[in-house]
This record gives sequence, C-alpha cells and structure tokens, in this order.
Amino acid sequence: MESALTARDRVGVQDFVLLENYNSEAAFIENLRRRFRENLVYTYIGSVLVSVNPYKELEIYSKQQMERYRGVSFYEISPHIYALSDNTYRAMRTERKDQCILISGESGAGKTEASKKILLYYAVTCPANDHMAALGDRLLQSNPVLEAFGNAKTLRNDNSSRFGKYMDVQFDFRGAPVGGHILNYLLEKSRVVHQNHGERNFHIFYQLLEGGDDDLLHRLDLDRNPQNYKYLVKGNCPRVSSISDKNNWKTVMKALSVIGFSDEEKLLNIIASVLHLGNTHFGEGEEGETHITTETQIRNLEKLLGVDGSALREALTHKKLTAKGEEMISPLNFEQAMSARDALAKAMYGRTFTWLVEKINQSLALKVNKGSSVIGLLDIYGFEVLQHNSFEQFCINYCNEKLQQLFIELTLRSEQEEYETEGIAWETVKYFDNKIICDLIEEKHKGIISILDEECLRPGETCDISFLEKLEGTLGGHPHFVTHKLANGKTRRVMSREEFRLLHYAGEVNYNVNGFMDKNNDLLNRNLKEVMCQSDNQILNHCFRREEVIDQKRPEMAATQFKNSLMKLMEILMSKEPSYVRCIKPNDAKQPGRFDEVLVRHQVKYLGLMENLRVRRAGFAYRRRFEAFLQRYKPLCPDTWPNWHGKLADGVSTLVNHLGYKAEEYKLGRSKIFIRFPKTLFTTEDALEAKKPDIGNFLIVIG
Ligand code: AD9
Ligand code: MG
Repeated sequence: MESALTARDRVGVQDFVLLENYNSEAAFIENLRRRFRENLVYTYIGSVLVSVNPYKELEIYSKQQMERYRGVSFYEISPHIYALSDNTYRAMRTERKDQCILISGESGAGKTEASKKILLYYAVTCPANDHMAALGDRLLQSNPVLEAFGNAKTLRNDNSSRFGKYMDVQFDFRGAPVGGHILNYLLEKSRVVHQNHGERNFHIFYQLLEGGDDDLLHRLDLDRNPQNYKYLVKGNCPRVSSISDKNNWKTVMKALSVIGFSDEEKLLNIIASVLHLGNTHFGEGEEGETHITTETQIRNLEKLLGVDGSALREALTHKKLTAKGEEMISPLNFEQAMSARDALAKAMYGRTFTWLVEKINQSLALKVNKGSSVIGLLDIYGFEVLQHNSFEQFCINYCNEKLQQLFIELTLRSEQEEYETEGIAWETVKYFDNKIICDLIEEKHKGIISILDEECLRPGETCDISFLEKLEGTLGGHPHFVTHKLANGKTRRVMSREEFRLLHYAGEVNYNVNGFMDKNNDLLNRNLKEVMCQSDNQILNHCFRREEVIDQKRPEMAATQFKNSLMKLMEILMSKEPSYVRCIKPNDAKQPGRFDEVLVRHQVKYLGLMENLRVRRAGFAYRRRFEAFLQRYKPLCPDTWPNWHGKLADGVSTLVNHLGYKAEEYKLGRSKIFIRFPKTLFTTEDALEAKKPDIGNFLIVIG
C-alpha cells in the first residue's frame, strides 16, 4: 500500500502533542508558521483541529481529496477538515451518538468557510437516500441564501456573518442525510439602516441592484445605483473587489428554486420596500409637527407592500397610545419620525430573515425517524473589536464567551472523564476560566443584561447614561469591568464618559452605551405594526401577527431573548459529542502568505491552545484502543504475531514488555493503552518501519 503522507506533509509536526518543547509558545507558533508557509493550514491538538486561514484557494478540497479521507484514521494522513468531518461521521455511525462540530475564532478566521466544507463533504461522500436524493443539494443551497440575507462586508471580513447559525444535519440508519434544521441567532438588524465607514449593508441589496433584470427593477421602482439609496450609502463602499454581486445574485436565485421557493416576488417586494423606506424623508412644520416630503416613496410602499398609503403616512408621523383605556394619537417630532421609520425597516428585514430560515427549515424537514442521528454544526459571528463598539458587539462577544466556556468545560471534562472511565490518575492543568465574564454579563439581578433590562423597564427619566451609572454602581470594582471612574474618585482620561470596558477572554473591548436602551427595547410603534398586519404581502402577514397588536404584554427584551436562546443552545450542544475547529486569522489585511506573529500569538493565547495542549499532554500524549494498537504493532513480537488469541489487555501487555516499555512510559486502562511520551511511540513506529518497509501509512509524522 502506498504511503498516504508525502514528504511535504511532514513539515513540522502535524499534531502539537508531538512537539518536543510543548510548553513553549514560540515553538507552537513556529510550527504553525512552518506549516502555513507550505500551505499546510491544518494541524491537530489531539482531536482538536487548528486551522489558519490561507486567504487563497488551496487545491485540497477536491472530490479526490474527499475520497482520500473516507474511513481513514486521523494520524494516517495529513490533518484536514475532511478528516474531522469523517471522524465525526464515523463516531456518529458506530457509537450511535449525536455529534456536534463547534467552530470558533475571531471575525474573518474562516469559520463559515469551514462549516461549508464540512457540509459539502457530507453531501458528496454520504450515501444518498433514494427518496431524498435532493436533500444534500438543498442543504448546500441554504448557504448562499442565508449568506445573501445575513452576511455583509465589514472591515474585518468581506463576507462577515451577521447572525449566528446552528444547523443540525440528520442521517438515517444507513448514514444517508435525510433532513436538516437551522436555528438562527440575533441578526445584526441595525446594519439595515446604518453602516460604519468602509462597510456595507447586507449583500442582498447590492445583488438585487446589480443582478436583477431591467423588468424586475422597473417593477420594484429601483435604479441600479446603490448611491441613490440612503440605507446603502452610510459606509461609502458600494462595491467590494472580492465580491461579484451579479454572479451571487444568480446563485441566490438558483438556490431559492432548488430549495423549492415560490415567494420570490413577495420577498423582493420587501427588500425593495426597505430601500424605499430609507429614502422616505420628513419635513418639519412651523409648530414642530412632522410630515412626509417624499410622496413617491409612500406610493411605492403602498404598491409593493399592499398597504394603505394614508395609514402608513399617519403611522410614520404619529404614535398611538393607550391611556386609561382610551386611545390617543400624538404627533412625532422629526427625530422620532426618523427613528420610527428606521425601526420599521429593521423590523421588516429582521422578521423576513427569520421567516426565510423557517421556509428553509420546511424544505429540509427534519424527520421523526427511528434510528436516525444528527451532526450539529455551529458557525457563529466571531469575536470582534471595532473602533466603535455597540450593543451588537456586546451580544456577539458575549456569544463567543459562552462558546469558549463550553470549550473549556468540555475539553477538560471529557479528558477527565476518559481518565476516570479508564481508571487512570489525573493531573490538573491551570487555565483561565472565563466563567467570571459570562457571569458578569448574564447573572440574574447583578449581571449587565439584568441591569440593562431593569433600566429599560424603569418608569420615568432613563437614558443610556443612567444605565451606565447603574452599571458602575453595581459592578464597579469587578476585575473584568472598567469605566472612566477610578476607585480613588478620579477619572481615567483615556476612556469616554459614555463607555464601559469589558476585559473579555479574547481582549479588551470598550462599549459605547449610546443606543443600548433603544436596541434592547427594540420597540416598534403599535400603529406601524397595525399597518403591517393589514398588508396583503403574505410574508409580512406571517411576520406581523394581529395577536401581537392586541396583546399588550411586553415581549422579552432583545438581550434577554438572546441570552435565553444561547442557554438553550448550550443545552443542545452539551447533549452531543463535541469536536472542535479552532480558526486562526493570520493577518488583518486579508492577504495570502502573510503570517503576523503578534496577531497569531494573541489568538493562540486567548483560544487557550497552549492549555489545551498541556491538558492533552499532562497525562498521556497518545491513547489507542487495545485492538488498534495490537493490530498495528503485532508484527514486532513473536508472541503476538500473526494473531493473539488471549485477552486483548494481555496481548498489549506482552507486546509492550517485549518492546521494553518502561513502567513510567505507559499505562493500561480498561480498553485503551495510554502512552506518556511521543518518543516511545516514535521508537515503536521506527521499529515497525524497519521490520516492514512496505507497511505504508506512517502513524505519526515529524519534521
Ligand atoms: V465572521 O466571524 O463570520 O466575520 P468567519 O466566518 O470566521 O468570519 P469566513 O469563513 O467568512 O470567516 O472567512 C473569511 C474569508 O477568508 C473568506 O471569505 C475567504 O476569502 C477566506 N477563507 C477562509 N477560509 C478559507 C479557506 N479554507 N480557504 C481559502 C479561506 N480561503
Ligand atoms: Mg462567518
């Protein structure tokens, strides 16, 4: 059999546990760098896959490559996202246990690309179900659709996910994919009405203007120039060189038809309406009353959404209140009218996005199916630090804290459990536990989210600054919370009076409290909701329910909703067997070939990769099931060759005694042999090679 590994694959070590100097961060980074230089972007820490974004297309994702990884064990072939996908799949099949793959890393590190590659691997390599032949296609096609509506160009990433996504792929008893289900998390709706400099709105708007045919644009009353739309000009960045909006438009339209979508027209009416809403302007009368100055826009909205123009006009400039059981109408001032309009645009877009996910879910239809199991894929928005960080970054970074917490709990827990079930003594490794930051954010009554909710609900004069003062009062002195106020009563000059700083596991972030209360409240005036309910666009009918208008109960605030959805997500993930992909961003310029050591070191640190390695090494570098170990090395001992007929543990014992393993070098658990030092295994491997030069498949690789 031909060796599955080529000389090029053997640059550095392919598993960090084989690193001689495993305590040295410099050696760790040097190994990453050497491999990166050779386009070897994947390296393991035991079963964790570390991936460095190459920022260029590598020829390692072909169908032939997929075939190479099918059914092959981790160490026989160079590390790859396909190896992880395949191992997860096999674990699901053989152990009949649900699995999940958790992909983490900062914005632009390659999470979404990794999740797409995993999905593609399953779609291509898994057996097809006769009745569901197209399911793999539908699973794959959900990506371009969700990316068009949920991703955008940011300064960190030209295709940045602005929502969190968890996708279950369901397999039947034969291992064929039969269904799927997506959970989406908090879309960054504020982007619909505002973008930072150098950033864009969601891709779909530009795709429609670039790619939609003349008839369509004419019907929607749109022209092709994004600069003519107020909601598209804030970032001053209508085009992105790495993106073809025109081609992507075609891809999205095709994907919608594969998914079996028949509501394009209604969907595009909403997208166009958001743009018309952005161009709706107001004037101020002499008495301070507000009126609409752009009649064309109202007529467009009337036509596209099937709403009553005068009701819409009224709802954009007036607010309906109920006081003592009586309805009152009060006029909005200029500022209030602008924000009512923006709130409507955000609500329309955000709810349509959720509807879209539901539609995709109907098409993937998770089956109630005996003997089926699932692999869950988690691809969230990565940790981000911007120049100006607001409520959205706060939520995104909180989500990343939760994921890191899960990683810490599970990697340590599973390691501990393995030693326990195998009856092996365990040595602890110190690591930074970010639970303290999760608590700071989410704890009942005292956490930032609770304080924010309380402040939003408190009657009377409240504002973002009073929220900040409340935070200072409750959390001042917390080791991970900082404001401009110093303990001695003086002020910290480098911080603005509108900011608080959190010392996250991944770095410090200053959050400006401006807009926190509004975004958390996420309110839409009741009369605007009423207008939407009356729309004859069925998507909007579905998104704006009459019950919501009648029901006066206040829904949960945005941050609490998010917190609760994350809690549920953690439960889902905890019930499954996890695998990890830890993505690293090699440079901030999004360029191939550049390995910025400072940037990489920072990520290696906060991702806890050194601790991960130490935990893996603290006990035993290698573990193998008795059968596998015996099967591989039995040629090295006359008593085990060609076959061992006694108990497996005795066979392994006989074999290692013959090889001269010292007592401190290994331990036998209940079903596995644990080898402390990689060297022991190297020596054994060398002996095997000398004995059988044609044996192929090196078990381990050193550079
Ligand atoms: V964010 O948190 O959603 O902002 P991600 O998802 O971590 O971020 P993404 O997967 O979108 O990052 O990757 C960013 C860009 O890096 C992609 O658009 C590709 O241009 C590039 N990339 C990432 N991974 C690969 C890869 N394996 N091969 C080639 C890649 N290019
Ligand atoms: Mg992403």
